[in-house]
Amino acid sequence: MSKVWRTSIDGFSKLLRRRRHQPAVLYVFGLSVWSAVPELAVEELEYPQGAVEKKVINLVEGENFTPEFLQINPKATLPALQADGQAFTDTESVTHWLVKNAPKKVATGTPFIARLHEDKYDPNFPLLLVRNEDELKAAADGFPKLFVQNRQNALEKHSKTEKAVPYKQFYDDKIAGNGGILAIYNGEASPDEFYKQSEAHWKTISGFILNDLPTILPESGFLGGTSPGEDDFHLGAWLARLVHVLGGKNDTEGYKALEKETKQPIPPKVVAYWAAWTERPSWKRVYADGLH
Ligand SMILES: N[C@@H](CCC(=O)N[C@@H](CS)C(=O)NCC(=O)O)C(=O)O
Ligand SMILES: *[C@@H]1O[C@H](CO)[C@@H](O)[C@H](O)[C@H]1NC(C)=O
Repeated sequence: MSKVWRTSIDGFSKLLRRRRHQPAVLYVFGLSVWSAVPELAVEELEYPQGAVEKKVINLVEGENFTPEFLQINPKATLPALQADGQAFTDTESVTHWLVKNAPKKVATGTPFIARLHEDKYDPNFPLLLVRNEDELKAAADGFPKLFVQNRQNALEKHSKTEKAVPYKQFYDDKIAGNGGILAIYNGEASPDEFYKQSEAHWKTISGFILNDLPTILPESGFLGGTSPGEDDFHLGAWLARLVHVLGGKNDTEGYKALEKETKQPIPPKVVAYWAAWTERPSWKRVYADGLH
């Protein structure tokens, strides 16, 4: 074979190799509940070092509201994933891609995932909700107000830039929605409706833990069998957030914090499920700095 041919064939196969090994880019943030879902998946699924590159988008600083990030995910949420020349912009599709393309095969997801992602079980709302004057004061003096204020500042700032023009509707809606909570924290809007929504939210979540999870969970192990499957990545992260909000820790006893809201003992299947997760190396790595 001529030298010229050899060189161009070598060059071409190198190019193919590079394409194949191009890392998937996973956008996450350390305090984000839904980011923990693909993070648990990456740990469990035995991806080789460097196959999934993580990029941090600081939600507390409102970095998700830059026009640059909106170009990647027009919903401005985490997690997001760029892989195979495509963008995946919600937890379910991001995690599904990771499960489908992983070296280790695990049980694929069921309709349980969509159910857990229904608004009525939103694990983010408990960070911000308030049910009475005391909780309102605590939120207004603490992290919730700081978070909501930072978001508002970021939205106002980025929405005024030239690159923001195509996202005007997004910014207008977010500024109104986030601004509504800020106004309650600042005492500029009546909290009554918010109190009611907040009350209902914890009731729904408590009911799900006490009544629904025991009908869904196995006696031991995971929804996916002896090791976690796709459903479990979602449920593990969801539970971790609720335990965290109620002051529980990343250890076997953490689940007890849920009783502050359920006002009843946590069902044995939920206790066993929590224990199954907390002993896994993946869990210890994702929650090394505490639950979130
Ligand atoms: N249903 C969406 C929810 C994602 C979501 O709310 N992510 C949070 C972090 S856990 C977020 O990015 N929030 C930023 C925002 O809403 O501004 C999904 O599953 O992808
Ligand atoms: C739990 O989080 C603490 C930090 O809050 C850390 O020191 C500890 O190693 C973590 N434990 C586990 C099991 O991840």
